Amino acid sequence: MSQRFQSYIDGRWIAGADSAADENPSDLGSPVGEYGSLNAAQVNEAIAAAAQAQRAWGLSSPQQRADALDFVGSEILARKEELGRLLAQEEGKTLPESIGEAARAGQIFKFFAGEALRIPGEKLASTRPGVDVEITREPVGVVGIIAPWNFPLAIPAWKIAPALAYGNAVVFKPAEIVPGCAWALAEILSRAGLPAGVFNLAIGSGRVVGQALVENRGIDALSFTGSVPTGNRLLKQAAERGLKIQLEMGGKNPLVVLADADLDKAVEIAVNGAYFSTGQRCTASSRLIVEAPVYDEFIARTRKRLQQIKVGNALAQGVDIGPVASRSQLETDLSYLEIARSEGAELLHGGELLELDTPGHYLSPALIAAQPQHRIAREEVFGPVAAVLRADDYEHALALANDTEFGLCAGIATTSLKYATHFKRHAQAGMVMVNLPTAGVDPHVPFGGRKASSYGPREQGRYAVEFYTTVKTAYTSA
Ligand code: TXE
Repeated sequence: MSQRFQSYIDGRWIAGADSAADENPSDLGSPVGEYGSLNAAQVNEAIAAAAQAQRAWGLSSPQQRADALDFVGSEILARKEELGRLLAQEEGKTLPESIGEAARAGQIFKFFAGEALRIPGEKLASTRPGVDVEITREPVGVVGIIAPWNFPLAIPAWKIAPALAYGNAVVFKPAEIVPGCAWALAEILSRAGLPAGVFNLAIGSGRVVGQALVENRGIDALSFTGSVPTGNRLLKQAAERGLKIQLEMGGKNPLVVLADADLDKAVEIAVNGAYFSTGQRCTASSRLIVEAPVYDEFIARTRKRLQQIKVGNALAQGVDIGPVASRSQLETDLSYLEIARSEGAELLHGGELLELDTPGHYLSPALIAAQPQHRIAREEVFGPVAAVLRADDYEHALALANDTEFGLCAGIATTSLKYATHFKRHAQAGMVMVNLPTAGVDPHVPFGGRKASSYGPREQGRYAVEFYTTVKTAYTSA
């Protein structure tokens, strides 16, 4: 019998109503398991349990919270191969990438175990004689977490770990197509010594479970990663009721390749950033902006490199790129290839559906020569699809890089200190990479973007304290 991935409310496992298959995008005949969805009443029950449990948890000793998070981090790290295998089966990332993501999730829990013991505060002299001023950080309360499918262990980790470290209770809603990873994480959290109700997992649809999280006034803050339309809808609803909200959304991240770059290195950075993890990273380099003198040579070398890339079953050895995560994402990818063609962009490589030993959503990496106004050069596809643009010179390349509604990450390949320094300063993005792929960030430093990519305080590292706490200023006269 296949495994059923359950929700977790107030310390109890809840099967959920209907039954849906948890698909394996590398092998559509062999689902990973099945799951049931919660209804709105059950989500409201989870929120009520969280609100009840948070009162004591918010006053618990930092050591208790540190120990719980350290336990979770240690177990994830000890089981990273097994958890990585589940992730690879469910999301379609290659096994090495999946194991890497599991390890990262473990490290994030370890990092915030330490942060639980280092909650910052300040003490200042008042402007009034004989008065002290203390600035302390307190938990926000109950945090709703809505996560996407593309990093089904790491993104939940970087939201759940700080939420718990700073004394909040959590109701976590994973994306529909990755209930297995969410369940595995919840199963570890259920044994970490957290009081019942402090952590809750609510599996189900965005329409029911996600909506309940934004509508129920028991939720004090909402952290979301996903698409721009959903994020913007949540932002409006949050504004109407004064809900603290943080959004991480799309990207159309530029990688500028200058004529002075080490071209082989630039090609490697471009291929890694654009196509690894099947291009399903919000930081993927989906716009390659190449300076005219090396444009033809860059394309020739990139095509040659793409011919060596192996697309295949996420669990198979030697595979560079796994399948697209779901049928609907594959349909989106194919529709953008069609849009590109119809607008006159030129397909230089790939973009073909592949039939392999196991039936799956396999798409060969697509490289498309585009003009800046083409939709393929402006809209997030979220697949193994990159547009390449020609730039006259550095100034033109920088202008093209910034000519986007998004602002998550921007990269440059160059050997020039002058241009690298200028680009770091002038790229309109939350993160900048010099001679590195736009995708691939460290877990202990802030993550997030500008413009339409993000809203609210940064995630990860010490900067996470901003969203997951609220500040209190206390005045004392002796
Ligand atoms: O996103 P959704 P999807 C982008 C990417 C991708 C597209 C669609 O372009 O092709 O989004 O992905 C929940 N109220 N990114 O469909 O729908 C949903 O259940 C409350 C980029 O997965 O935004 C899931 O848990 N919640 C991004 C989460 O929102 C709702 C990463 C995200 O789903 C809801 C992922 C509602 N009305 C997708 N509707 C990145 N750049 O990192 C849905 N949800």
